Amino acid sequence: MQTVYNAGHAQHAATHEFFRGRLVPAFEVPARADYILGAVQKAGLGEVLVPVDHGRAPLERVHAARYLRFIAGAHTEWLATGGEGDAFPAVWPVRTLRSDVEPASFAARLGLYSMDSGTPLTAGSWAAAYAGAQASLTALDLVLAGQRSVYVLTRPPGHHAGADFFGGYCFINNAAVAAQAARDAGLKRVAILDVDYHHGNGTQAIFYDRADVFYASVHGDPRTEFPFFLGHADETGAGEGAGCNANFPLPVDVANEDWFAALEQALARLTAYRPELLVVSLGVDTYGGDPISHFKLDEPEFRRMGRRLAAFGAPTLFIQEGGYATEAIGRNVVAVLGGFEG
Ligand code: SP5
Ligand code: ZN
Repeated sequence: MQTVYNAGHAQHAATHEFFRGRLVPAFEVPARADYILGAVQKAGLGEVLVPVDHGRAPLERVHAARYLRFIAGAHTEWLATGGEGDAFPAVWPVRTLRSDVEPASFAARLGLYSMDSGTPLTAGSWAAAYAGAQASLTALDLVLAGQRSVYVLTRPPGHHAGADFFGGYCFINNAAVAAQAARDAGLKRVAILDVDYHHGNGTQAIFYDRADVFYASVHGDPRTEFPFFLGHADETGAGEGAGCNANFPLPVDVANEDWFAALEQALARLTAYRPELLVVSLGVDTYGGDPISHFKLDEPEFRRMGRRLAAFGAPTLFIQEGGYATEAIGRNVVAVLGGFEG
């Protein structure tokens, strides 16, 4: 399997994130991608390719242009308005407050375009996230040209980012950009399967009222797990998209067999949908040793996951999402991809 590697990932490098009123060491760090690249190379998974620049237009197909302009210049504005180091939002337009009028204040816009204070916006966040979207588009081209599967090795991750907000360590929704580009290339039905520990609230929201992209996710129950405010089983799509969204929230102490039973249910829905492309939001924070998550998958389960996804039988685009047990993440990702390869 070919890998498209976003070598620009390290431009997004936060030392700390905000948690419970304190700055704690960041979990989403450049070493994550370095470990994965090392494991991909050591395993001899296949060629490692560089992204081809497709420009900003494919990003604007899922993200608001004003949001992208904001993110592109946000850190410069943060510094110009007296900020130091990484930028963190502190005020949000919640219920009864207006989000339709863009404020002039930078602090207010930082809140308008974000969902949490746990996502450091660094000097290089835009450059790294932009390059990750380009890696995703490059990998999609390879799949459309006939590759059975391609892996996108990138960070920051994407599935929490909505059409006009960042959060959950995510800025550009790579899976959504790729799925939309596949539609724009002529594919009729695209499935996104999200196996990250966290519900991909951004991806779900982007496609919620559409029937041309089906979103299915297996994740920690949002009653106790991030992102808390989306990912329940009763979210099944709206309007033309009714029936094209499927969530499988699981308790934090779920047995591995029950995780696979939920995966089976998700795949049954996607089989009935008959997609021409499967985009996998591949988070490996379902690993038993993950420092911020609670599932108990390990290398044999990741290998089994890969085998099962191969049996699904669709052209498959794997896009890296979460996974924070830094030294194990390479092994776990390669187990999925190696399992897929058979
Ligand atoms: C892409 C992805 O996996 N995003 C996850 C974002 C989770 N953000 C909340 C992190 C909370 C960190 N909790 C630290 C607990 C340490 N015991
Ligand atoms: Zn996650």
